Amino acid sequence: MEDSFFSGVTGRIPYGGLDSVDPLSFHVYQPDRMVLGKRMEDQLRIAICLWHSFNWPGSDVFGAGTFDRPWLDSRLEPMLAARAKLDAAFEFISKLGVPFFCFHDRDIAPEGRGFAESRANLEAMVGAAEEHMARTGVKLLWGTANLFSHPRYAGGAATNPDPEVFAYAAAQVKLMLEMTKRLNGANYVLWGGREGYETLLNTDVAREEAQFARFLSMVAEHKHRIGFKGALLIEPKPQEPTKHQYDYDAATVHGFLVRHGLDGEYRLNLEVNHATLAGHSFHHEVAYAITHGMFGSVDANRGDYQNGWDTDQFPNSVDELSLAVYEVLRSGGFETGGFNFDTKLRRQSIDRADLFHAHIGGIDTLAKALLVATAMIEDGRLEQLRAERYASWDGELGRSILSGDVLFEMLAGRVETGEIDPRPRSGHQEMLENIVNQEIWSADQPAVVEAGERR
Ligand code: XLS
Ligand code: NI
Ligand code: NI
Repeated sequence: MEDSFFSGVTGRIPYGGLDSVDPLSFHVYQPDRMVLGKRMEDQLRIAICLWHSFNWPGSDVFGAGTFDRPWLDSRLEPMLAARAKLDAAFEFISKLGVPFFCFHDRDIAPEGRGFAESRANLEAMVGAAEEHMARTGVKLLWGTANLFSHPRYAGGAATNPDPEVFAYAAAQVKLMLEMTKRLNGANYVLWGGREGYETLLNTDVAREEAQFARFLSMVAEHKHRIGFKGALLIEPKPQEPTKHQYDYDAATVHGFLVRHGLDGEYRLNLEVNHATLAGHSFHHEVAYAITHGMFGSVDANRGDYQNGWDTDQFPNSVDELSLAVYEVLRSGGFETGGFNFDTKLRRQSIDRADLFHAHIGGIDTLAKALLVATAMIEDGRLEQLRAERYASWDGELGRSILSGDVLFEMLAGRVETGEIDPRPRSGHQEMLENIVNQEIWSADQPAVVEAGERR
């Protein structure tokens, strides 16, 4: 295999500005630009995922892979192929110039003939990743274990009717948690995989809930035992691959964690397309998680509103993402999380450069959304109008209700005398939407804010 897989792209993708006609340049993303007191790179914390971008051949249920991914050829010696894949991935990440990557155990190391061989493969490849990270400065945003591809997991991992499958999943997560710690990962993610059901006719939902809770407790316990300092994140998704996934959405996962006393141990990794599959806007999911102290990280992508599966397309809507980034910025920005590109090329995007075009577009969209959201915050009108809308709750009546000192009878008395007689007030939705559009449309990008200066 070639020394340089992406030799068609020479050097690091530059910032070209809005007028650049070079498709291999960023139009908005400037890593060093200061935005709300932080470098743009540190606000967005962008990561490349190794699964869709390097470990997926471009197959679908009707056809074989279309992509040029020579390391996926099954005739190759698996560890040689794994090294070629990792070399190409790090070449890509360095040329794109983003700070993080994410991977499942099986993305970087092939499954062996038994657990011991799988472990040896993973340890060797984590060693290779360590070298690439030291050489390039790229860091690990999160690691995760693939508990859904192998046939043993067809009936779920922790929620499997067979406790031996639970045990196998435990061994796999234990190892991958340790590998994530070794690589200094900022987070560890658990996406539900096949934790759900196909039919209630063969499913004991109560047992599966108890098993799942047990598993998540054991993960948290092991995290503390080994001293992993990153955050544990659960990634909600409502369906696919199973008909019904237990981690349906942010609120469902939050309820589950609270039920089992685990809400202090886990936060959420929210994916845009999973939100839309659950019938929510993405910013709803973000706002819910933030409100409940559960916000962790984001899988950036988008779905297709005309179909009902996880198309994982690259994000391209500033309008939609600005609203989500606004929620993130209002809460003070990412702590351990970032924007991970859990995104798939379309099957016909077969040129090597297409992977660059896709990521450049997605990153520019996020960068622009960051600037728009910053403008929304600096402008201040939205926040002020929201505060005014609730202002009476800080008055005598509002405070007395919330203090718990007032009973229904006392309120009813004041209503009956006519002392209290509310008049409907406008929610001004269209006016607020106009303010957002004004920020999106403003030709000038928002003023650069210097480090440390927060307006
Ligand atoms: C699948 C999920 C998956 C997780 C990692 O829909 O998005 O890619 O992010 O296991
Ligand atoms: Ni995801
Ligand atoms: Ni997904």
